[in-house]
Amino acid sequence: MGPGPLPPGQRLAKGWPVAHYGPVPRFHPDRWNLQVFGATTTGDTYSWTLDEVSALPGITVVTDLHCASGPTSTDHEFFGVAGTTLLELAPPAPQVTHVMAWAEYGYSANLRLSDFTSARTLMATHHNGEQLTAEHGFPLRLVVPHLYGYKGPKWLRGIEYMTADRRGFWEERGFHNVGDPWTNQRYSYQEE
Ligand SMILES: Nc1nc2c(c(=O)[nH]1)N[C@H]1C(S)=C(S)[C@@H](COP(=O)(O)O)O[C@H]1N2
Ligand SMILES: [Mo]
Repeated sequence: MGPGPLPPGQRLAKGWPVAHYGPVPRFHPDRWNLQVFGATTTGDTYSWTLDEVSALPGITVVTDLHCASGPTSTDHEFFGVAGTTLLELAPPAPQVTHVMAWAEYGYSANLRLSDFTSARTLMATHHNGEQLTAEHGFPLRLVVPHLYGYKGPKWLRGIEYMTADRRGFWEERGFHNVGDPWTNQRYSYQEE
């Protein structure tokens, strides 16, 4: 099977390139958790160990990954926990409009709540049937299939519920606040 159409300005990558800022973090199983914090209904912070995350119901999503610097890698099968599942377990206050997805070392990406709860958005533990590799985000990475790659933090550690939008790591450094590859929302100067 050949690839489907690519978003405007994208080129087909060879294989699955690795792209990120900074070093690959080491995984510390005793210290690792996934937290949901910020504007939850109760104000409480929720926390899961990796075993607890792995025990949650999972979904499988097949998608391409579009890096905003140009390469698109195709046909990734991700398995993990849907954004909607996390929302049911940790309900947001009614005023929540956006989330910040936080990774190790302070990498972050802001999303509209509707991007996070889109049916195909997931926190992946597996790729093509195998545990994620370290350089691709082990033990957990966010995958938002309908947005550019920078909207999907590898080494995901937290979801912050926000009652107003705030820019994440690349969004503060010249990349588009929304990041829809199909309408070429690549750079912040393209924002209205
Ligand atoms: N923690 C973290 N996650 C990150 C990044 C990063 O710099 N740090 N880069 C993003 C970008 S720009 C892209 S294109 C994808 C690349 O994912 P890949 O290396 O699995 O291809 O990871 C995203 N997730
Ligand atoms: Mo990227």
